[in-house]
Amino acid sequence: MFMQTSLRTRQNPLIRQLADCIEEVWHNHLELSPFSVPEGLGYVEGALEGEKLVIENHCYQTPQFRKLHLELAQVGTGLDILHCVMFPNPEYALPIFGADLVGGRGGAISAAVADLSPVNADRSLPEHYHQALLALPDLQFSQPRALPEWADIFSEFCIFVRPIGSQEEEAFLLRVREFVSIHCQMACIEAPLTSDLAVAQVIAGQQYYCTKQQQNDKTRRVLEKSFGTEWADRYMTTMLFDAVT
Ligand code: BLA
Repeated sequence: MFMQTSLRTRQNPLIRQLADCIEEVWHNHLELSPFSVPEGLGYVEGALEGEKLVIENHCYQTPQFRKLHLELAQVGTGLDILHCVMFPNPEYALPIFGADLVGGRGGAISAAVADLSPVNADRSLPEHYHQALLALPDLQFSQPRALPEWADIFSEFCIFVRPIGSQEEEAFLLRVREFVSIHCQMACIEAPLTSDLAVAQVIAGQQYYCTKQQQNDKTRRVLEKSFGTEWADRYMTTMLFDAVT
């Protein structure tokens, strides 16, 4: 517990604030139960090619979410990472919330990503999500970033920016709070699916999402440098983006 608290306090302030914010919204809206992380993957340290990588995972589950995953990581002394995914239980036709924040310890955030990603067959968001997200105020960032090719999983509401200055950092933080709050509220009133076919479609949608995320070479490379190819692959497929089968 001491180690976990200390990694967060040593991270980039925006990462720390986002981690606190996500956990606060989860605690406010959801009934969290413990989730057991695969053997040996709760807290990990590696330093194969020199740069030390420290990872700590916080995981929970609820009736609507098979896995709520918040990961904090620190590469060497320079790079901090926050990764978060809320995987719905496949009995609920809910989108997947995901966020990634990558930045220097004291300095700027180079990548801030957040989305509620559709997983249904036509890859559109449920109408009530669409309406709620449309009602949010428009955001302008001075340095939007272009999504890579694998990223066709994201919705039209996806934010991918390099936030410049405290105002843009605040705006990103608030938008994530809005995404997660809307998502938790919608999830709590969602009725479970009753047909096997509909559940199978959700499973297929989650599998597609995971397959695409596993193609993120930037993530893979960071993990490979400290833990090797095999470990990185196992981590990406069992811990970061484990599809239901
Ligand atoms: C980008 N992710 C990145 C980058 C790094 C990582 C180093 C490049 C940063 C930059 O271009 O400025 C690294 N991310 C990690 C590592 C972990 C991690 C090591 O989570 C975990 C240990 N990624 C996600 C999720 C989303 C996501 C949930 O894990 C979105 C919902 C998106 N990350 C994402 C995208 C990029 C990125 C879209 C940009 C990739 C690119 O430009 O090619």
